[in-house]
Amino acid sequence: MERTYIMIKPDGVDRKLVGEVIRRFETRGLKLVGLKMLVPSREIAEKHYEVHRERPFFAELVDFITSGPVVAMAWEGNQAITLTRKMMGATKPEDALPGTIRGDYTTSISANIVHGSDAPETAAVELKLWFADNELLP
Ligand code: IDP
Ligand code: MG
Repeated sequence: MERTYIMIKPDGVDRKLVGEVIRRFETRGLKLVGLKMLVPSREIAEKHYEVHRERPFFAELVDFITSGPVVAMAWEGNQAITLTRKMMGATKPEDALPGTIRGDYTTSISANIVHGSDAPETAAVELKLWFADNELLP
């Protein structure tokens, strides 16, 4: 069993896609083990996107993710990281296939509905960053 950090970004909340994103992961068979809604602080946003600090779009990225409420989630299941990444779709809009969340709901590289951890190490760091231990199911 694997756990991963998934976040519905402010554009996903604004577009009322919260239920749709959750439905997709639930019907796939993954288990929701943590859930909360918050407006991220700049501090948590900068830590979350630390690996992108030197990229030209870093400031825009932090501005965007702090611009409104997000839905922070922990999902559990067999191969949860790989499965959720595939269901999210690629970062580049032209590579996000139909049938994926990004491929079905966005054409933007920045306002792309959803974040998902990309490896076991990042999943562990991100779950720790966004959730206290007692906010996750045991
Ligand atoms: P990912 O979300 O598919 O893992 P990353 O490369 O980790 O993609 O980038 C993190 C986030 O930064 C993306 O989801 C997107 O919101 C934003 N981003 C990535 N590349 C660009 C870009 O070239 N311009 C603007 N925003 C970008
Ligand atoms: Mg990423």
